[in-house]
Amino acid sequence: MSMIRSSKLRIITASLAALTALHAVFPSAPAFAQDGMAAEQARERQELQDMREEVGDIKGTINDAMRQMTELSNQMKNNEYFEAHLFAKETTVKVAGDVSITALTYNGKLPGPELKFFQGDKVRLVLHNQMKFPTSLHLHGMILPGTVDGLPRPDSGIVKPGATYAYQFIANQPGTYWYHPQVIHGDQKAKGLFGSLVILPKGNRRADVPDKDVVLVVGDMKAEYRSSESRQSAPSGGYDGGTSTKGDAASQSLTGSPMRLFQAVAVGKKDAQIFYLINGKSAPMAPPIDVRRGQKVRLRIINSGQSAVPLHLSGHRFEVLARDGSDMLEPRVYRDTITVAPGERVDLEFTADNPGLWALASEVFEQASREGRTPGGIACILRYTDIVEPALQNPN
Ligand SMILES: [Cu+2]
Repeated sequence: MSMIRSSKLRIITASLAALTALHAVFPSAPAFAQDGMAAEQARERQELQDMREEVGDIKGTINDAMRQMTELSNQMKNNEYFEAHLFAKETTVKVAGDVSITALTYNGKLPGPELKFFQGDKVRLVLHNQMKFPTSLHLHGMILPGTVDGLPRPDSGIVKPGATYAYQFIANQPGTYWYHPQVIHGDQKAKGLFGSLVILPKGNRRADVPDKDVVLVVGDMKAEYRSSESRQSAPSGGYDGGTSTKGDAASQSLTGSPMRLFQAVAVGKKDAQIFYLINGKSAPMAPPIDVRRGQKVRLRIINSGQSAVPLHLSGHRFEVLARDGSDMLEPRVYRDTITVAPGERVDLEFTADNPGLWALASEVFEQASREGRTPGGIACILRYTDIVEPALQNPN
């Protein structure tokens, strides 16, 4: 963690210095040759534009770094251990503009916090059970001693209500994993207790590290209707063409409709509904994946749900780097659609080389919609932040 922190800090410091320098060079408006040659003006305009894009890139880098630091803020190095705390508790989470689900969560988030460690890190995961029933933890995909990750027994691995339990291990296999209760508490996983766990390879050379590394947890959640409460109407939404930076603002797809409260269930009665979610949200509430031209983008996709999800990325071909945390043994393949089975993880990588607005969505209509409406379900936007879309600014 300290590695990430210090290197990112260095990037931020360097970027801020670069920003300041650029400001010094370009006070604001171009004060160029008043009656100079048109060609020269054009070239200077182009140079200015290039510098503006560069500033945009730097700002993006800072945003990425800040986000990563926030993610890591609940992970601290304690003696030689990297420690993370998971609080299992019931929480009501908003999954769509007019739908909230009372689910089981880690740290009040759906999915739980993104845990990231480096290969070789000694990790201490401290689980606090703030629920009214016992729970446990499984580190899905990691090969660990039975005493750490084996089936829990009453004297080890079952965490009673109000109790705390520490799981200690060495993160020695790089890859994409996830955590959730053991199979005997599978109903809790279905109700929202899950999160991602990424082990980054040690000694990464810069060339191997993607510019953007995104974890996407897709899946479904069964829920039963409880009640609804009226609330202030909001502007109708749908995809807004990327003008909004907050997923929340774009989420109000139903003008003035009441907020409906649901309760997550493992096994639904007849009237139970299934909500398909990407990082705990139904489109268009799912935040966009922001990229910049030329970036190498890695997507780590985890299926936390009960059905296979065929995901399609439009406008790009991605390389399949790994399945279930392991590098592919066969020659690497390029695809545009990949089916992720329940419990499976797939690591993809592509180059952001086709500016525009693109969809990453399930091919199954039921999964990529909500109650028959689109946008909804497992769908999000891939958005180039350094490109101004003329079509979006000028509808004609
Ligand atoms: Cu699992």
